[in-house]
Amino acid sequence: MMTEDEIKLWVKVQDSKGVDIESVKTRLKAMVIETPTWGYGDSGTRFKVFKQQGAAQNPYEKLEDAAEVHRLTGVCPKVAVHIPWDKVDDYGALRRYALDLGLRIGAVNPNLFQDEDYALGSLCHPRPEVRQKARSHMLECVEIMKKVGSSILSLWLADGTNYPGQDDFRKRRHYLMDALTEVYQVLAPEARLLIEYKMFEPAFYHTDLADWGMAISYAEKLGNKAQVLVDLGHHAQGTNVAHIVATLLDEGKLGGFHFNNRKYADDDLMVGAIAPYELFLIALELVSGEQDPATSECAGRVSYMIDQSHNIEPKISAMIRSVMNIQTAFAKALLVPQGELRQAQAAGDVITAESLVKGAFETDVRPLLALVRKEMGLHTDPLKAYAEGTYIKTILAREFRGQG
Ligand code: RM4
Ligand code: MN
Ligand code: MN
Repeated sequence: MMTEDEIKLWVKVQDSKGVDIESVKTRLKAMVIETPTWGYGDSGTRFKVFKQQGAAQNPYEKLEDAAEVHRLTGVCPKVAVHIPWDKVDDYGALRRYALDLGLRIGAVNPNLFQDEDYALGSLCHPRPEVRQKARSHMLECVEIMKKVGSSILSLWLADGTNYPGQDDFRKRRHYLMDALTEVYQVLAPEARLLIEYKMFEPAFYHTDLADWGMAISYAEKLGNKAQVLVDLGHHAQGTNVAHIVATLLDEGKLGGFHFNNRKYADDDLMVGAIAPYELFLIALELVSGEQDPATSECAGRVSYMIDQSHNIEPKISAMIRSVMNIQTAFAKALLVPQGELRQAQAAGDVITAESLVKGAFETDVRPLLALVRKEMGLHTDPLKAYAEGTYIKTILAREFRGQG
């Protein structure tokens, strides 16, 4: 817990360095981070799902958990849904349930990987009837968007092949382009299609949408409503994701993020848990993109979404922790003295440039975030507030479905 004195001292030190604390606080308060329904339910690896007492069992309970995360953090008013995981008979009722909880439905995620027919792919399947089925599911999701009041269709395509020669790369590209064109045409004018890439898994030889270059080439051909979604767990080891973010921003094609963290593959661990410096450098690209008139429009529309499946973590605490880690990364990025950095860059002063960036990363921003939360009428430590609150008891009273 931060004391009043610690907060005051922090503000004084930053003031003396010329940091505009008011605008930093304003930016942090305006942050919107969307959490995913699937992060509140039970999930596991291909080896085992360890079911947790209290984990949400249906879309309504998932929204209730998301509302608790928003109540404690103040920055998570939106929730992404996954269809059919969140399939309900009445989507209008789901929307109203969310609104009553102070939430809005965010991205609608079609599921093109769990149907029996999709063993060889969905939109890129060699057989026309399976491609048609997948297209129909995408169109169904566009209808659901209208009913739940969503403006984002978020496409992650699991399609790919496992063996050389299994299928024709170029033919599959054309199938995908045709399908996306059909879906794009029925999207509302203010809606966006976010195209998420991933280099591997579940297919192991090739993935039809393997990287940002492939994603942007479809997005370019489709038009303004199509943009690229960057999931932090979907790259090769060592990839410079901040550079990809800068490039997509520069092209006006950065649509959103799936924040999470990984050590090895698509681990879906808590944001910032493994590589906080990488997260900070990504935040720095976003912050400087917002401040540059050439990229500010695109940067201002980027959707910040969390995409995590919590296997061993208590779900709600893990979500709160992730949100806090995103706020930490952004708070630090906002402290980078952009003017001084530009000067050092222009002078070719490598040491100063690196130390300005690293210096901001090394700054303890806990007093700043405590102040921001205080001014938002929140507890200064959301995790502590959750642990000491009554909601945890409410969920523990949920019926336990036992080990499956
Ligand atoms: C994928 C990808 C998608 C998510 C699914 C569950 O790896 O990250 O965004 O919807 O997992
Ligand atoms: Mn994702
Ligand atoms: Mn993923």
